[in-house]
Amino acid sequence: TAEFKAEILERYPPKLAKKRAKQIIINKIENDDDVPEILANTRTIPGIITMRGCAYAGCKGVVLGPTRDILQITHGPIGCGFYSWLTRRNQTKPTTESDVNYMTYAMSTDLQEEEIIFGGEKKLRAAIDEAVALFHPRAIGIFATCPVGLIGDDVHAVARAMEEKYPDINIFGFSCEGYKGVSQSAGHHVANNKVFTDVVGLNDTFSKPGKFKFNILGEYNIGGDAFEIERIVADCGLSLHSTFSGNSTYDEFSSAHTVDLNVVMCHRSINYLAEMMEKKYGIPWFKVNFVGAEATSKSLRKIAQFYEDADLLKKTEEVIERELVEVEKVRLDVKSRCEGKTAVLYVGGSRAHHYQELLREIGITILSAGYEFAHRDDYEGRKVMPSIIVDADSRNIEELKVEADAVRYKPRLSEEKKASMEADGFAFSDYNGLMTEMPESSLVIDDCNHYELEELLDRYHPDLVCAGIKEKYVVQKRGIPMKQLHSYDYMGPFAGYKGAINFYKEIDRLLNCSAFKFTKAPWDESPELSATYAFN
Ligand code: CFM
Ligand code: HCA
Repeated sequence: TAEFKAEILERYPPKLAKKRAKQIIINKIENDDDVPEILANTRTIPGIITMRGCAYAGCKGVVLGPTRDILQITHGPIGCGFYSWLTRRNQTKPTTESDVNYMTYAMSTDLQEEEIIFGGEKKLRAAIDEAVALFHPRAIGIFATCPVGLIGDDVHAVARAMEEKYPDINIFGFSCEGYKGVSQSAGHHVANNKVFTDVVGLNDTFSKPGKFKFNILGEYNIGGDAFEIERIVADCGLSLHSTFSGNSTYDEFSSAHTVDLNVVMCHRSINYLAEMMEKKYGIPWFKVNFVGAEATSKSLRKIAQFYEDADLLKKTEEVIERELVEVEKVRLDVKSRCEGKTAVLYVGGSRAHHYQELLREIGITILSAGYEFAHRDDYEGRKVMPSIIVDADSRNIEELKVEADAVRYKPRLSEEKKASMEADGFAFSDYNGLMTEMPESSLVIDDCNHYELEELLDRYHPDLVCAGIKEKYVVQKRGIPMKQLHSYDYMGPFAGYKGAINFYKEIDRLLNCSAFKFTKAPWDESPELSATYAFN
C-alpha cells in the first residue's frame, strides 16, 4: 500500500501531492484511541474529477428533500431543481388519501438571464404567491442556489415579507448556495440550523400513541429503508415519533422536541441537530446503525436498554430472534459463494462505513474505503472534534449558540443517572468513526477522485466496487461489478433485516454472474479511445 500511495502521489504536482498525502491514509489501529489523522472537509483542487456534489444538494436534496408536506421552492436555474427532483430515490407514504405530498413536484423560480441581471426576488415572491394559491401549504422552504448568492438576492428577507403576507404559513429560507462550502456537508449544516430554529419546538401538542417515544435522525428513506426500520421498531413496541427526514411530516418535525431520545443514523448529515436538541431540550442522543443484520440487532438492543423496561427488552429479543431465522438462512448460503472476495467503497459521508458491516457478514474483505465529504470525526471518531481546525470555509457556516429553553428544557436523564449508565458502558453522544473498524493496512481515502480510483482498480483488482453514478460505468466497463450505494441501482430497502437479505442476494448475483468476465472496455478494443491522465 505504501508503494501504491507513492505511485499515486508521484504523478501529482508537488503542492497537490502534499495535500493528497494527508488524505490517503494507510490504516493503522493499535487501539481505538490511536487512529491515524486524516485531512478531510477541505477544498477539492480545481481540475480534479471529484465524486463530490454541492451545498445545495446537501441541504435541499438530502436533508429537506424527503419531507413531503413542506413545500420546497428552489430559487435558481431550473437545472438545480430538476437535479434534486427525486433522483435520490427518497420515498414517502402519506397516511391517508387526502394527505398532501409535494415530493412529486419540482418547484423552482426557473431563473433566466434577465433576473440574473436585474434581480430575482420579485420572481421568488411571485412563485410563493402561486404556490400558496395552488397548494395552501403549512410551510414553505426556499433554497438558494449559486447564482442567487452571487447576485445578492436575499431569500430570508423574502421569507419574512411573505410570512407577513401569509401569517398562517411558516416560510423560511436556506442560504445553501452551492458554493457555500466545500461539498454537500455545508448544506447539511445549513439545513440543520434552519430546521432547528424555525421548525422544531413549535408544536407541543402533536403526539403519537405509545410509551417509548424517540426520533431517528439521519435516515432518509432511500429505496424504502425507513419503511423497513419503521416495521421493526413498531414490532419491538417502540414509538417512532419523527424521522429526520425519511417519510416525515411537518407536524412530526415541529413536535420532535417532545420525545425522550434521539438516535442518529447518519452522523455526518445531522449530528448538529442531535447536539442542539440536547442542549435546548435535554434530549440525549446516541449513534445507531440499521445497515447490517448484526448492527440492527445491536441498535435495537441499545434503544430498548435505554428505556430499562422488561417488556420492551423481552419483545425486542423476540423480534431479533424471529427476524434472524430467515436472515441467517440467506446469509450462510450467500456467504458460501462470496467468502474471500474483496471490495472497495467510496460513498458520501456514512455509507462507506455502514455498508462494510453488510459486506463482512457475507465474508467480503474491505481493501479500501473513504468518504466524499465527511469530517475527521467520521473517520477517527468524535473524540478528535476539539482538535479539528476551523478554516475559512467551515467558518462560512453559522455555528448557532444554543441555550436551554426556558420552558421546554427537561433533562430526560439526571446527570447522576447518565453518569451511572455511562459507567456501565452505555455510550451517549458517541461515534467511533470508520477507521477503527477497518482492517489494518487498508487504504482510507478522503475525497477520492477518478484518477485514484482507476489506479486502485488496476493495482488491486477488487471483486466489487461500491460508489455512485459518476463512478458506475468507468468501473463496469472494466468488467468489475459495481453497486451504487446512493441510489441502490433502483432497488432496496437495504436497511434492517429484510434489507440485509435483499443486499446479500444482490451482491451474490453481482459477484457470481459471469457476464462481467466477458466485458471488454471500449478503449481495450479501440486503442484510439484510450486516454491518460495529464497533470501540470
Ligand atoms: Fe448521510 Fe445519506 Fe450518506 Fe449523506 Fe449523500 Fe445519500 Fe450518501 Mo448520496 S445523508 S452522508 S449527503 S447517508 S445522498 S442518503 S447516499 S452521498 S453516504
Ligand atoms: C447528492 C446526491 C447523491 C448523488 C449520488 C451519486 C445521492 O450528493 O447530490 O453520485 O450517485 O445519493 O443521490 O449523493
